[in-house]
Amino acid sequence: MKKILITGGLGQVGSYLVDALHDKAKITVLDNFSSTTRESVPEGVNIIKGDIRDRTAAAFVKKNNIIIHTAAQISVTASMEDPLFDAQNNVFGTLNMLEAARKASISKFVYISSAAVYGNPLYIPITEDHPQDPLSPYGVSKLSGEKYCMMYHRAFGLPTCCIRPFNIYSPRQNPENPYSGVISRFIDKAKAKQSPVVFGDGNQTRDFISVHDIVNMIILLLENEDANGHVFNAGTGKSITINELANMILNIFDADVPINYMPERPGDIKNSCSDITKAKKILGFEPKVSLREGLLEFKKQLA
Ligand code: UD2
Repeated sequence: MKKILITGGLGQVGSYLVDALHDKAKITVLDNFSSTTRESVPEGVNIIKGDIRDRTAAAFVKKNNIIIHTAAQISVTASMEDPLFDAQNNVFGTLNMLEAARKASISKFVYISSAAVYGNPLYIPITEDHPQDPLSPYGVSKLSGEKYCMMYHRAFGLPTCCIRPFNIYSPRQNPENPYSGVISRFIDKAKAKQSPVVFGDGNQTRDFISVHDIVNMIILLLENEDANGHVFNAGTGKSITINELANMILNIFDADVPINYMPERPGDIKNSCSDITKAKKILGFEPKVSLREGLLEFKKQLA
């Protein structure tokens, strides 16, 4: 049985990975417990409270065959407030994990980057070779992590691959967190029959991808050697306006309330949509969860 270390295994992506992989591999989670909505983990999963920046974390890396590195400082806003903290986690923390992996015998290192590396899109849909000019320290630190991963592949032969998720959603995103995504915020309001707040005119677009499709893509990466040394967009290839999203959520949650329009959020990009041709071609990736199905999952969890 393969041994997989999932850093950030209590977080949004990590916790769903644990659920999907725990009966196929021996899973160890390395997490600092800084942000989790998880109450329990499946039996047999080994949980280590630790920090990816800590050099002693290397000891856990070498006991595994596969590393899925999801632990990170995940907030764009927080990165603007404290760029050093962001870089310590996302740059040094990633480098610390890579360096430990280089010294161990690792058959795959998967890194979770972000569509934030692109900055303001020059064209839509965005391909992986679109210029990367991040607008935030978070975008820079994620890009830097990617560059280290690719360099470790070229220079040391470490089998690394990276994904750039667009807007991930899942019921495990905490709506009370000021940095959480628009879907959990809208659902939180709709459940309380309150108006969702739309920043700007609501005509901005986003490519929302279910965490289950992100997990599927990562599993495809684990099985595919041709993916090594590559970066893949992780989106659905489709986008929707924030107005359409708000109306869809109000409708699903039977909330007959008007939308509350507020001024545009500074630094917001207008449109975003992924081109996933590369992931389709190399990984055979196909997103399976429609936005409506994904939103209904939130409703099911409340029932
Ligand atoms: C996403 C990622 C971020 C980074 C960025 C790169 C999430 C949660 N964030 O930021 O980490 O990768 O993409 O471009 O996935 N909005 C409202 N009302 C609300 C909250 C948001 O109208 O209550 C709007 C917001 O102004 C924006 C859109 O919804 O136009 C999406 O906002 P978001 O915070 O979910 O994600 P985004 O795309 O800014």
